[in-house]
Amino acid sequence: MALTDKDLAEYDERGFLLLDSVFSAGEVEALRRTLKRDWDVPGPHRIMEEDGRSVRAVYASHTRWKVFADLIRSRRLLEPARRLVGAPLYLHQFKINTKAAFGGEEWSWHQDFVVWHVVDGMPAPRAVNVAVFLDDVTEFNGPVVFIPGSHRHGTAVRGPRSESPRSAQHVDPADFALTPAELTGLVRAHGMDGPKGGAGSVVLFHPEIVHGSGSNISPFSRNLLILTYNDVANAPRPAGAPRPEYLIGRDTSPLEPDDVTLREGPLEEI
Ligand code: 6CS
Ligand code: FE
Repeated sequence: MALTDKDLAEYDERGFLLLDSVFSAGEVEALRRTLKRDWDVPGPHRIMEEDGRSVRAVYASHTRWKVFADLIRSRRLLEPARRLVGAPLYLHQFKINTKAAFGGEEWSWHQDFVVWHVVDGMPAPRAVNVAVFLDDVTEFNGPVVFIPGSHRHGTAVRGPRSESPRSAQHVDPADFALTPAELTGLVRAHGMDGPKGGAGSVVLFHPEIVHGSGSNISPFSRNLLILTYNDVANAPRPAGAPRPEYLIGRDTSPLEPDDVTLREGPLEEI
């Protein structure tokens, strides 16, 4: 599972890296079954789509279910992440973007780091996103689309664009979206790429890469679990009150990799 020099060069150059078949079908099933319990748990950590009926995202599932708590320490994720950031890591954010069949909505083009820098006071982009495919990702079910190499242009730092944010819970990317002119320039220079793969595959991506995704018109869901690991020395220093802990992790002690197999079987609540 160790990353090769070629993998490191690809991540540096393109800002993302696809790893196939990191988790077995049984492990993915355990994650999926637990998600189906988790999205029934009401609370501010659960973000609804604009129709108010289907779930758009859930945060901090690792604080509610053991299989997700195990996942964040999995050596198969932590070691590559640690290699890319080059420092001990803690979990900055846990989210699952649940894009339902027949209508899961788009995520606007954005850079994650802008939000964490401007809103939370994260000093530098010394973090990495680790996206675990809980479903097969195809060109049809709203894959994440990246602008390869766009992380090398730095951060288009700006404040929120809207007086009335789309969400009162998390920061929706729509409120920090890049302008059409910025996007046109970047895509002309670099193109677009949407990594596809079977459930259990993983995409590592840079906190400054420009990315977004379209709506899901297919009959298949696209549930995508995204962990953000941050350098323990790069914890946010908020100017005012920090955002809630379900959004921004406060336990900055370094995570130790664990060789756990994610277990199917009875769901265990924490
Ligand atoms: O509120 C947040 O932290 C979320 N918002 C964006 C735009 N990206 C990162 C994160 O998921
Ligand atoms: Fe994002």
